[in-house]
Amino acid sequence: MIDEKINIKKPETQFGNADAANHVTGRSIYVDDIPAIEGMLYLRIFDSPIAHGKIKKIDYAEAEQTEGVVKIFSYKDIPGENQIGGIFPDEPLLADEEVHFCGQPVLIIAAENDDAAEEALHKIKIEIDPLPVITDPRIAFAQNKLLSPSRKFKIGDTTTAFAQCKYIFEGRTETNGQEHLYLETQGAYAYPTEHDSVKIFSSTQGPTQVQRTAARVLGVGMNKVEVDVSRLGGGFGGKEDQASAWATMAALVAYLLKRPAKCILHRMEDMRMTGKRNPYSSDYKIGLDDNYNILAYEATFYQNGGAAADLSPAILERTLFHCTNSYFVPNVTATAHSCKTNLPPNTAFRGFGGPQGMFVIEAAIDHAAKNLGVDASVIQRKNMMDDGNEMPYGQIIKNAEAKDCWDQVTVKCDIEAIKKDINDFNSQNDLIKKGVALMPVCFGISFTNTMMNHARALVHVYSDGSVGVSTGAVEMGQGVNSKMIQVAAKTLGISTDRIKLESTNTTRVANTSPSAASSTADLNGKALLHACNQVNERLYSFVKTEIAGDTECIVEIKDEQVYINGEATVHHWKSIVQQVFTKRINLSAKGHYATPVIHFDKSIEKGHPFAYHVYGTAIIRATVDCLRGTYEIDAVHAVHDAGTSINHLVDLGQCEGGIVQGIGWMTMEEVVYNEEGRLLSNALSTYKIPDIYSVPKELTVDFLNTDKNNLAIQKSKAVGEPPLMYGIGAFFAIRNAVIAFNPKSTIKYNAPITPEKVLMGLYSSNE
Ligand code: LUZ
Ligand code: MOS
Repeated sequence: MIDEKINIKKPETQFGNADAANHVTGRSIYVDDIPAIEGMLYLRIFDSPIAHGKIKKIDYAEAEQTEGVVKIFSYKDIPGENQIGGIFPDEPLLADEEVHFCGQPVLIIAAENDDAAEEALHKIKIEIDPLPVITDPRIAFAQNKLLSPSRKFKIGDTTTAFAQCKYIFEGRTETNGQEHLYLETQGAYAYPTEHDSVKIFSSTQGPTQVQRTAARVLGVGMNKVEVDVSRLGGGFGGKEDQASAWATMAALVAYLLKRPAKCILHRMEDMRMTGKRNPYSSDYKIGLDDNYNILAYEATFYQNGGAAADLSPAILERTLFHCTNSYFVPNVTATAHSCKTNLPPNTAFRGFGGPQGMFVIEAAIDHAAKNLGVDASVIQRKNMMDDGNEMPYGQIIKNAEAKDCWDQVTVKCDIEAIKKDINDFNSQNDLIKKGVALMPVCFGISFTNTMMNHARALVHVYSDGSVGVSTGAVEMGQGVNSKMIQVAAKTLGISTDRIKLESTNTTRVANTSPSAASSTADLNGKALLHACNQVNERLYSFVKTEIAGDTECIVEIKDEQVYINGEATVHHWKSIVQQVFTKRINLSAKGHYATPVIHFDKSIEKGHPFAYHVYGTAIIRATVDCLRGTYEIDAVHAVHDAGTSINHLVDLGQCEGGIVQGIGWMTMEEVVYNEEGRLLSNALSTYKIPDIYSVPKELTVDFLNTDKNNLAIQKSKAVGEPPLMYGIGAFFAIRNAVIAFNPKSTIKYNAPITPEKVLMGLYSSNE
């Protein structure tokens, strides 16, 4: 029995979060807390009031006369290129002749104070000849409006496979966008420095992206732009690419006027001007044999990209990589189109297209299950991937934990008892119904763009034994700083108290990839490991020659004490460092890491793009009030593959937060644009995110205790994004409760499953 095999990891007391104390005492510094230098200008952005059109006339002469206003900038004032596109050069910093979305920046107002800037904003007059507005990706596709070439992943042959299927089901799904709603809105602060340079403090996940973009717009070398990031009040993908515009605006004003400048978006501006998770409209066709083996799967994804490519082409790719989730399907054809619409450019959001892909196959399986009269979990478990399976993109699965996670959580929670309880409850209650769903997750770890999987770290051991660590990792609340301190402390054999983690700065660590793709701790941690090992080598070699007098002996520093051949000595970290320093030995090191093994050939859409995969399964239960259409998520229990977690609390926090954020996306967060492309859900009064009351009453995450070799940092697997996708189970749990009330319901696979949709679904019928 599996019972005996339960090897769920118990939490240990250990190093927690390096930032927690400063956060709760208000000492942590965010961009808007940086003490302003005298003469700082406040920036406000005039953005397009309509979603598509030709600018006929724009008049800001009067606005510029407003008392306190220093200057208003248009695209004509840009010394370099008016271009901020990351993957493709298709996005101006400031609109020139046309506007392509409502909220597109047109002018920058620089003023002595925010009130003056705000006053000027209202005096600007713009005339735009409207052009047709497209908000629907399928309409954009029909008109051949694409942001990037379409992609197709293929394994086996679906055409012949469907001919052998006993059961075939086809349908359509919709997943909506998601507003990042980081607590700290987008913003940056910049000031001019010597030699025609600028220094930017930015709330960005991608300091190098900000540096590159600002340099391009200013028309200077990247060496003239220094970007510094202490931490973000949340990113969630929204600041992977989209922090660059505001940082570049602040840099532009600082560079041209030679004065400090700050550009911080107000909440409603942030919601209006920035892109969100890409909504998708998708078609599926699933084929099964007699025994419920999935033989064939076809999917077509229409991604709503918005008005510019931004990261959408990469997100599209990750959708294809995750289109079969945790299942092995021998015949797959998946096609994806990145469609150009007149919405703000949609962008990275935790999961990066993966969740959108997974939702579709989960819907297809649910569709099949409902028609075949079996529980979806039967089909899910039956088709779960295993070692040796080939993914549609060519990677052969190794160290699969999919079945193990599933089996452990279903045994631990006794899924059969849960199902029976729910059936009993539902047969005894007419107006309240319960539902349960299982949600497995398999998420690939690495940037899908192989070239981005590298990082560097810089370690300085000071002559007093204290240590300064710089990496390319950006702390955005995910706890990466804590992990970096742990990696350095463990590798050097010293206390975490000795280590200071420096801000992320482009002059100390250059050419970084953004903190994204769940890969930040892995990539930067490994680079840091490498740097620390170089320092160790020098210290150890000093001990061998100068103290032990034996170059063959084994030296180790543990808990700050020096050991020779396993024996404790009177020497310790601090004394050795001081001696090494007097011998003029280098106490600094730079580490570099590039993920080995990975590769991908886009011309054939095959390769081995991921360092490894993260697995898990969650059981989600919901209760629906069938009079009102309201619901509650009763419980989420997950068994999650964390490898050998180096920080249980940080990883648990990521899991809990990710699950709740995923539930939000699936159930209540509804991004609404009207037909004119204007955002209606433009404030916290009209956009509902999960609050403490929407957190499931029971929420447990157990870590699967695995100790297999992988490419994770100290075997501690990436945890940032995968847990979000457990939230997809909430959709199906609620939907199952609706079906329990009304088996003829026509409720669609259309997320989010808001109370309105639930209410309509409860009383809908196809008869
Ligand atoms: N960003 C990116 C990401 O550029 N490539 C990725 O594969 C990715 N995956 C997740 C989140 N951000
Ligand atoms: Mo991300 S969606 O890893 O910035």
